[in-house]
Amino acid sequence: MDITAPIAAHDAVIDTLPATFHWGVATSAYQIEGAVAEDGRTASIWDTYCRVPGMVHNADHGDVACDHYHRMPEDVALIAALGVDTYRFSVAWPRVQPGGKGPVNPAGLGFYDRLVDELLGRGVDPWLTLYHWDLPQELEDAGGWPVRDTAYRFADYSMLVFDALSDRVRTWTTLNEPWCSAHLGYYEGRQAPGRQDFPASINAVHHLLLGHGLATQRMREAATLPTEFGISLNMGNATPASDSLADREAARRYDGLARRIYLDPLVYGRYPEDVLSDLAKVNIEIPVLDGDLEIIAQPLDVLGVNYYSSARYTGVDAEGYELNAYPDERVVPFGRPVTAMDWEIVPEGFTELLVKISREYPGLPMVITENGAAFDDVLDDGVVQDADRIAYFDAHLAAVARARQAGADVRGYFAWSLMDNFEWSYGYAKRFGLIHVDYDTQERTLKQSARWYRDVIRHLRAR
Ligand code: IFM
Repeated sequence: MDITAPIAAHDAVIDTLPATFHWGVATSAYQIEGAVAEDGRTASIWDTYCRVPGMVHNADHGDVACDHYHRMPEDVALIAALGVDTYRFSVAWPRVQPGGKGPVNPAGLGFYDRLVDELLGRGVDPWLTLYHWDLPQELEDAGGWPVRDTAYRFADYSMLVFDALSDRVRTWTTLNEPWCSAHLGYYEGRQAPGRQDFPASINAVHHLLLGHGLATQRMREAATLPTEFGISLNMGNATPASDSLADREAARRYDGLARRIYLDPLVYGRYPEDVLSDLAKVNIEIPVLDGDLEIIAQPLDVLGVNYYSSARYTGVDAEGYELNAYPDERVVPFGRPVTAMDWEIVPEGFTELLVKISREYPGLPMVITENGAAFDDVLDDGVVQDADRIAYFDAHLAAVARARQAGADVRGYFAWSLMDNFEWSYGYAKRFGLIHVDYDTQERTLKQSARWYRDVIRHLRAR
């Protein structure tokens, strides 16, 4: 087949994105690296969680994943071939600081040192995330994120990485999706460490944010070169399913616990009043000590926005009874097409979310640090015809362009993900990649969406 032919047209509004717009692809350590016991790496909560029967689809785990640890130069060549200017990756804490305490592990750190050099050598800027869910198991054994000490451990670890790589890495984000760590990890138990304790999850929220603040403060003080600091939050546009008070309250509660409980302290140094009052009603107090909120509200050079879907919420159950066990609420589907994750495809929710953030938190530069979709791809004769993923990217890039037109300061976009990888509790069953991975042979194959993305970037650069 002719791999140079254009794949599919793109929405004309995408052409309004400026020449300065950043284009990238993203991954995370545990999802791609493998090599979990090499060069001194110790276990993370995900290594443990994957071994708990029934927690991960097919009992999959990240022991080998995409074998990126051994194939890194080849993967960086693929990144460069896509024409992106930036690559977002995360550092595995238990690789760099085994056990989560003590000195740096030079062998583990060496991997990221080589990765950064390889990227720069190919003209791709590294964008580093310090924490994408792989807490060292020893720190979970000591209480995990619900415990205050973990925030200080995170800041110490961050400095080990910063000292080694800040001469070459210009953008540092602390946490990826703290809602997943706190809510899915400690309340719903659908992610590592798999606890189901709502008060503990609220403690985790605060200590994740405190860790962000402590680390950002120390890194910024230590920086000798122009460096940007930020955090990535996953958010959707939560709306009420109807105009009833119960539904409006359900949407408010969801938005409070999933979005504003992070953004308000980060930007304004305070937790939202309505969230505090919801929590007080169930006798939960956020464990704030004097000075914490000032530490959390470090200036943000960039807010990373991870967007996949939006939902509308109702405050009544299927029988019509009010849901009053906080924080319960129920999603009412829009009836839209869904991805392989069963997530509804709602690109206009993306525009609305970005515009809403820009109004509620003015002056906050945003970069889309994740957006993408899993579909049931078929590799046929060396080709993955993923028209559904192309349509998803097209609609969501157009949504970003529309948000910019409406005043949202969005400066870049990372497609999730560079390649198929370990999709957490879904194991390897869900494929988000621009690049197909054959997990038996580790062969990489560019999907049609990768070519489409490359062509869009090329087209916009050529203007
Ligand atoms: O794969 C994940 C990623 O690790 C965090 N954000 C959402 C993605 C898709 O579920």
